[in-house]
Amino acid sequence: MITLHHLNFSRSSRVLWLLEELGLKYNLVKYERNERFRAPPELAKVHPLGKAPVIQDGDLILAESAVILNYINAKYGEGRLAPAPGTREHDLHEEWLQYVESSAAFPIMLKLIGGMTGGLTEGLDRFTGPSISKTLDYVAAGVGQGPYLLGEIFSLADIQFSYLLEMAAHGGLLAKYPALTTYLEQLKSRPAFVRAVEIGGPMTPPKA
Ligand SMILES: N[C@@H](CCC(=O)N[C@@H](CS)C(=O)NCC(=O)O)C(=O)O
Repeated sequence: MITLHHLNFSRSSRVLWLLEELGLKYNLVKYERNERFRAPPELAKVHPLGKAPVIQDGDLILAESAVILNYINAKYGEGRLAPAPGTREHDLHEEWLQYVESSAAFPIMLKLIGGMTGGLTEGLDRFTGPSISKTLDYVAAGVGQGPYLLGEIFSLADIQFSYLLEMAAHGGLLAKYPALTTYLEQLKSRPAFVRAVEIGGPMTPPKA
């Protein structure tokens, strides 16, 4: 059975949501962020990076949320939350799935972490501003009429985007993006998402 190492207010909410979405049985080990919003040292005993999410399945230990989502969906979800491998749709879905952490997260998280740690320098602010606009414009165009990234088909890419968009909303970055706000609300209204929040808490901390 899968064990999910879950940190409060973190990307491991994605994995918890997927486990609930697929109706799987799992063990949950919870960790609490410290006063500097960092993971506690116990998490580094599970994986050297000491970050969440991490899963254990038998003797396999995996970090990186996109990899974990793909692994669980393929091994325990009959692949039903992604287009079939070998198809064009599969590659386009994979592009969205990987884009979230590989590119989209960087300027958004830089801006938000900057805000949490005393503010960005003027130079960094000039860098992140256009990058965030380009990122959010791109995702909004991708979602189009929605309700999901793949139209009517809910997929792993939606789960992967949820944390980043929730963080963006928390930082006030979605104000000019009503379509992304609607998309995020659609995601958060799924019963499995609601269950995941009941079990593991919200993705973002209460506003200061
Ligand atoms: N790219 C990784 C990022 C993992 C990551 O940065 N996790 C954060 C939580 S959202 C973490 O554990 N931070 C605690 C710390 O660095 O102390 C993924 O998608 O899984």
